Amino acid sequence: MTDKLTFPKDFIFGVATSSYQIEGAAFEDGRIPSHWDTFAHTPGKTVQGESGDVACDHYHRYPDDVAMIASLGLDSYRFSFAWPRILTEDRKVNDKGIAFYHRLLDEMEKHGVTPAATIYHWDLPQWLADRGGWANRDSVGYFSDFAEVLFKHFGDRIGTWITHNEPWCASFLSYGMGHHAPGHRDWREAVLASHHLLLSHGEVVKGYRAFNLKGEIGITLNLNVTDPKTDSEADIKAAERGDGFQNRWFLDPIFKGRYPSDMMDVFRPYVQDYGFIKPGDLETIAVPIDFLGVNYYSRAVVYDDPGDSFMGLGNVPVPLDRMTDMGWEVHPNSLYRLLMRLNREYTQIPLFITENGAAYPDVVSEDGHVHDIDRIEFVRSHLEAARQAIAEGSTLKGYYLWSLMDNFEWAFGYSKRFGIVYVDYATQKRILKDSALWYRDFVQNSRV
Ligand code: PNW
Repeated sequence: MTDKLTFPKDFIFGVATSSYQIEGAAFEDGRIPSHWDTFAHTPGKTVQGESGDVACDHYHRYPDDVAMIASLGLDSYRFSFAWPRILTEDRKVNDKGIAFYHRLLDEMEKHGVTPAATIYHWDLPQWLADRGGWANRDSVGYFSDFAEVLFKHFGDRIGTWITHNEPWCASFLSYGMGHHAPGHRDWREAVLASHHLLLSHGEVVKGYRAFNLKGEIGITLNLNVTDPKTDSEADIKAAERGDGFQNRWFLDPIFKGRYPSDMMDVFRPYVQDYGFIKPGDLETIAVPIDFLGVNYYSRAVVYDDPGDSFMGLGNVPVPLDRMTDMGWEVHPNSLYRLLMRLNREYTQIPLFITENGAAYPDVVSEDGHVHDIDRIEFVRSHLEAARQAIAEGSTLKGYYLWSLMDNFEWAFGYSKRFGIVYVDYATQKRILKDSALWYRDFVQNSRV
């Protein structure tokens, strides 16, 4: 059962979640609405109209959930702070929200689980969404204020800070494609949002430095590898556009202090002009960070499609035998390629895989267990790819599996299960899937 795969002694193994996806208690202890509450409660936006109102009830069950992480022998837990619990609508600190995260951190401390905190994992306060959300430059200042409150209250308890989770999703998927809150389809808004997310990241990194704390701060991007369908020049160009859209639009400003000019051309018809990029913005975005978080799920294979009016891209269908329940291709070698590319083209700072995992249609079998062999193979093969990258000099320092437990999978509601722990939503009972036991054994035996 246990693999011979080895990792460095100080390599960090963990699991990840996010506030809106697991906490529930959406109306408790002074939590104000977020744009995800609004979106999920708008008919037609999520599968079966499901929302995070209750989710995994983690807000009440956190002691058991943290104990579960500890029982798996994991080093670290990546969670996120719910902005709508921390600050009231008139920007006062909500003591009950602060107290909840102190209790959560107490449990981690008790069990020796090291926290890694995401400041923003998409639950934007609704009052701010009403003012244009991330498309409004004022969001930058509001986000900095929120982060400062966190640094003040939790700065001495948390050594790893992630400013944003996946600005690609928080901007393009949310304001351009409309699949996530606020569900807009406006590419001008989407590009503005991406810039303000990046700018707010830089401001918060600067803010963190001013606190003189001992921890580290970085950002998490969802990155992929985009391959051309053929080696025709048209397809290769198409793959470059796909790469620009998914990866370079975010990596280049952070590590090179400029937006990629080919992508600026692609977006120009939508944004009209780039006057919203003010002098000094790119310097702020490119402020040095301590690590880069990488969320890797899949690769894309694209071809040139002049019929696609947005970016002239067509997607090659994923082979069924390599498809997860999300329709994403299982392609571990692309994780290896991505990690190597990041070090080669962008940075030598430490990398963390802050999310990697897969949805499969799990069922509880008659013996009461969940035999999720596909997920075990997914995780095993991606860890193998990560190990190979390390053997070839990658600065990868840790791996967080998405996710600790099944949870609210955004527009897909509870229909997609990413957990290594099964959640029976009717009873909130947790069942360790076979993958959880496999991960436990793997982590125990894999470090030299
Ligand atoms: C990430 N896409 O989301 C998030 O960080 C998690 O909250 C989420 O549960 C996980 O991946 C699994 O989906 C994504 O459409 C959502 O390309 C959608 C996309 C990518 C990432």
